[in-house]
Amino acid sequence: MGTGAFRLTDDQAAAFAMDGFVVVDGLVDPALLGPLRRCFDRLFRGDFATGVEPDEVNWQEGDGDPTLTRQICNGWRADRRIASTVLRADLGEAVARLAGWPGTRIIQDNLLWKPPGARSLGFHRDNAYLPWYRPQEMATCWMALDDTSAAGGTAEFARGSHRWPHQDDPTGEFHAPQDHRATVAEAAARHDAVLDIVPVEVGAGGGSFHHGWTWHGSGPNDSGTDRRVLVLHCASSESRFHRPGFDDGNGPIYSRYAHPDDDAMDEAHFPILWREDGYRTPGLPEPGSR
Ligand SMILES: O=C(O)CCC(=O)C(=O)O
Repeated sequence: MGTGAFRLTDDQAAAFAMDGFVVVDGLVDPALLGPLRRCFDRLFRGDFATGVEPDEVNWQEGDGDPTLTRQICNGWRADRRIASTVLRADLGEAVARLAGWPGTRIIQDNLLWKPPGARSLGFHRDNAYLPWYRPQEMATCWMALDDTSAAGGTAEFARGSHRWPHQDDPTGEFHAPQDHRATVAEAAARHDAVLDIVPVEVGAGGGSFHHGWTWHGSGPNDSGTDRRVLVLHCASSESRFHRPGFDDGNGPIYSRYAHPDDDAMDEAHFPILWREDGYRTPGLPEPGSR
């Protein structure tokens, strides 16, 4: 993309419906790739510009295991430049259209940095972690900040797996399992499904969208280059907290934002990026602002 907005095509929407994911170009303005990579440097050394700590800080310079994929969730609370990318209205509109929602709110961003030699992320389904809100649905925009390759441990999707049954999914380790595909292989065998794994190989600034029930994960980085991605995980603008699920999945982390007396998901914490009636949470940063 230049500085223009991302516009989903009908063919991309059809591929997403069929496969449970779609690989695209032009998600991030090339002029912002360098500045966004510098945000990763700052956040992974604990420099949180707004003074607000991200919700999950799973790796920090100095004490993080060098063989693990570095991960921070909800870096947007800590850094305005990250916020101005993951809170984009055009991405919210694309995700809403793919998911069939009237609008989109952010649930979580994810900064993932897999340096050369870092280990895998196990295959999983995002929706399985979300018993704490309803509808229990997520759809995701995955934005590469570096060129990606199969050898470099890019994300992999199991084609069509969003249509496999949801019950009795095997669970496994997320960080660095020995065989990152073991869970999806077991699920495919259980459902008598063909396992067709597709790596997301794109230039920096490209990426993908995926459905919340699509099995995905990634292998080790056996290349000589870094693999950084900025991930936007969304829910429907109409979603509400679901208290019976607060203790499961990642409910213990995100249910802290619930009001004591109602199930509304406060827009201060889960802002609405785009809604079909033109509404967007007031005051969100616009692309390229800092
Ligand atoms: O980038 C990866 O390796 C996996 C990312 C992921 O799990 C996601 O975007 O939902």
